[in-house]
Order: sequence, then structure tokens, then C-alpha cells
Amino acid sequence: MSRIKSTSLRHKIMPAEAAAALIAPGSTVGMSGFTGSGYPKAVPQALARRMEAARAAGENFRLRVWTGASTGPELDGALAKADGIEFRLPYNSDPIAREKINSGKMEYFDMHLSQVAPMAWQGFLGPLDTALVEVTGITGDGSLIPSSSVGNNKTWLDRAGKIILEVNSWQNPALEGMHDIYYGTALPPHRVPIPLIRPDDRIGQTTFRCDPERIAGIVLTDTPDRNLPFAPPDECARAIAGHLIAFFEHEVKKGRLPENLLPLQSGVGNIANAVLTGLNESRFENMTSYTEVIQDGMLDMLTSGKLRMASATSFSLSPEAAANLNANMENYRSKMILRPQEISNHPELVRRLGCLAMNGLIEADIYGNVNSTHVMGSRIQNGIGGSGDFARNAYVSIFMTPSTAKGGAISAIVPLASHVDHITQDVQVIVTEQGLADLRGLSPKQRAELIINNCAHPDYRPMLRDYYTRAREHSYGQQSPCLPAEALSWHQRFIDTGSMRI
Ligand code: 0RQ
Repeated sequence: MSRIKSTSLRHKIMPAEAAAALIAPGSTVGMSGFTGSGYPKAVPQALARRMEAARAAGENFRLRVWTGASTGPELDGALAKADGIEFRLPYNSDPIAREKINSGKMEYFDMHLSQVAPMAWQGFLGPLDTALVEVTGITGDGSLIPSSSVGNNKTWLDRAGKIILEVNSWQNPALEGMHDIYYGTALPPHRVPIPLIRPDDRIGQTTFRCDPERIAGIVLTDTPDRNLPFAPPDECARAIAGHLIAFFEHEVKKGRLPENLLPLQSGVGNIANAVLTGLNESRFENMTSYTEVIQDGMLDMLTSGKLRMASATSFSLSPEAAANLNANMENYRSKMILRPQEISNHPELVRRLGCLAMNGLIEADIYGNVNSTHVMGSRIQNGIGGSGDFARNAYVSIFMTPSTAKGGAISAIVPLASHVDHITQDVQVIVTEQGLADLRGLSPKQRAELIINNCAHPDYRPMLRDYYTRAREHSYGQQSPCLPAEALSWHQRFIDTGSMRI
């Protein structure tokens, strides 16, 4: 209750069940949440109980769910388990929801994360009935103090017919002041340049505005974010980090990067985290980041002082790192800025700042086309997330991966990607534990030689070379030689090895 300073709003406090009852079957709900941070926890679970009860009574209760990015088991997990999500955007990493999508029971619109808010404003996504948003508190004038992610909340709060808030007292009240909510975006022809020149510029306000008339309910919660541990960097991750840091050193020596590099963008997952650990142990100083997510490695870099500041839209921390952040929020707050995802991932800003984009992949082909999303071309893993926002607009667009998956049974370097998220023009560097391929300025054939020699696992190089040689002989054209039928049959091996869940 003390988190709600606006006394005129306190009468709207209600149990999660009552708030869930305000959401009608079939409606569209814009929920907070980004990489397991700042998502509503109580109302989605109450909704899941209603969905289960409806199903037991032979009724259908499903929702259209929009978020910032991935959430947690209390939201995506609970709703998907209750078969309650009819349609989902823009990113998912929940295993139960993934199964529903891949078994054809849930429609999924996988989007560039920077485009969600503009597309909602343009009206292409349809009306938004309810905003369900976790906040840290409500100020005396009714403004909302954002939580551990900002995501698309500004847009949901402005556009939804009604608003349900979860005020989570687990979130540290000292988060107040860390956020930068920019209200200057507009649709063409009224769009103007975004006045952000450096990663640490503040261009907005620290709170969300919110129309009190549309607040239909407020639920008090005290539940932690989903905080998953990171694996400590193994030999493979360390090797990838080593190649990348050597590349950065080379670029500095050549005068193509400044001594303190350029703003870092780092994807999620263990490899990305290991690269940050490597950078923390490197000779680089005074670095900055302009990224989506602040993960453990970035927090460590802020602690050591190697990273001067971090700009993002959310946290994605292990339980230990979350506890450390919570205990030392006062120290970290001045070095961090959380922004709406349309700003953290904005192509104009990524291009202007010259971000060094470092993202993961599922497979890359020998010409440098990257598949980030679909196993065997059809089975979604997570989604494109912010990788496209950054890759196309980065100063250097880097993709990193172990050279094999599934214990060595599958090569991450293939003749022809079974699905393409990032075309060859958007992929400038590929790095595996085997080595790094700097593809800038190279033709497709030159790229193929380099990727096979530098990035593929030695076990797979002969097969890839054999494919490439035959492609050179039999291809219709010699710009990007290929044998399409045979290249795609390469993926048949995944089934034959028995290592895929089909
Ligand atoms: O499956 O869990 O069943 O074993 O894919 O792979 O090795 O855990 O790798 O966590 O780094 O994720 C591309 C998915 C990599 C991620 C991707 C299987 C593998 C495993 C996951 P299992 P790992 P990571 C900013 C940037 C798109 C979004 C993005 C991603 C599972 O980086 O989602 O970049 N990227 N956002 O076994 C078959 C292959 C495979 C394979 C891996 N070649 N064939 N299966 N797998 N390679 C952040 C946001 O946007 C929020």
C-alpha cells in the first residue's frame, strides 16, 4: 500500500482474481515483461485458473497476448499450459508456449522488437483492450514508476481501453529515477529526429503518464522476477570471446575503432554473457553499451568500472546478480538507463551511435546468411528479437556461435540456411570457437572459403568443401553457387542422427 502514494487510487486495489475477471475471453491484452523482467505475475496466474475452469465447463477462454519480449513461467508458461493464448507477439522463449506454437495450437507473430510500438500506433495490430503492467510504485500525482523492464509499456498504457496495474513490492524502490521514457515519437509525416546523441543521454521522463480514469484495478504483489542462472563460461565460450577480443584489438590498431570501442549491444544467452566476461578481463576501458538487455556480464563490467554506463530496456540477471543489484541499487542507478524498446532498439539510434552488435545464431550458411529462429527451417526456437534491429544498423554486425550443436551431431555452418533471418548483407563477422571470419568487403565465394576455413568444425569442413566444389561445378550461376535440393537435404541428417525432437 505504501508504494501507492496517490491516495485517490488506493480504492482500486483488488485481489488478482477480481482483476482477472475484468478481462473478457477473446480480448487483446498488452502485458509488461521483457527477458523475464518486470512482467505481471499474479493476474496471469488468476487468468490461467479461469481458463482451466472454463475448459472444464466446456467453454473456450483464450486471449491475444502482446508483450515486450519473453516473460516468465507465471505468464507465458501458465497461460500456455491452460491453452489460453490464441495469438502471441512479439517474442517468446517459454518452453510450453514454444511447444504450443510448434504443434500449431498457438499463432505467433515474431517481430523486430523496435517495430512493435510503431505498428501498434499505426493500427495494424488491431485494438488493444487491456494493458496489464507491473510497476514499482505510483507517485503522488498518479504517474507510474516503471519496474525492471520498460518494453512496450508506454504504448500499452497510452492505447489500452482499460489498465490493470500490478504494484510489485519485491522490486527495489530505488529503481525510481533509472528510467528514461521518451514521449516524442510520432507517426509519419509528423516524425522528427530522436534527440539522442550519446548512449548516456536522457531525453525523456522517469515515469509513465497514466490516465487514472482508465485504471480498472490495482493488484499488490511481492514476487521475484524469473532470474535464471548463467552457465560459467566453458572452453568453447572462452575461445569465442578470445577471437572476438583479438578482432576488436586489431580494429583499434587499424584505426577503425576507438580505444574504448563503440557502444556494445549484446544478445542473451551463455555465449553472449561469456563474451562480456572476456571484455571485462580485457585491456579495454571506459566502454559503454547501447543494448536491449543488461545481463550478469554487463553488471560485472559496471562493477569493475570497465563499462562506464549501460543503456537498455530490461534486465536479464541470474538470482545472484539480481540480489547484488537489489542490494547495491543506489550505486548502479546512475550508471544505467532503461528505455522503451522502440528507443533501445531504434534503427536510427543504432546506426548513429555505431553499435557493435553481438548476437547468437542457430545456423549460418557458407555465404553468411544467418538463421536465428527456426530449427530445420520450420520449428521456432525463440524469435528474431532485437537481433535484426541491431544487425542491419550496427557499425559492425557480429554473430557468434559454437561451431556445432547437440553435442557435435549438427554443424552450425551449413551449405544453405534452412531459414534466413539476417541476409548476407547484414552479417559482417561470424565467430565460432574455431575462429573468426571477417566478411566485410568480400564476395559470396570469398565468404564461403573463409567461413568454411575459419568457422566450421574440422569434422564438417570436408563435407562443406565437397558441397562447395560440386556447387561450383553444377550451379546455374556462379555468384552464389548452390545445389538447392542437396543443400536442403543436409538438414535431413538432423533427423537421421536422432538428435532432434520432431
Ligand atoms: O536447444 O535447449 O533443446 O538443447 O537451440 O541453443 O546453444 O542454448 O544457444 O541460448 O545462445 O541461443 C539463436 C536461439 C541461440 C538465441 C539462439 C538448439 C540448441 C538448444 C538454444 P536445447 P543454445 P543460445 C537480443 C538478441 C534470436 C534473438 C536474439 C536467439 C537451443 O541467440 O534466440 O538474437 N536469438 N536476440 O541445442 C539444431 C542447430 C542449433 C540447434 C542451436 N544448428 N540445429 N538445434 N540449437 N543450434 C535479445 C532479445 O532479443 C530479447
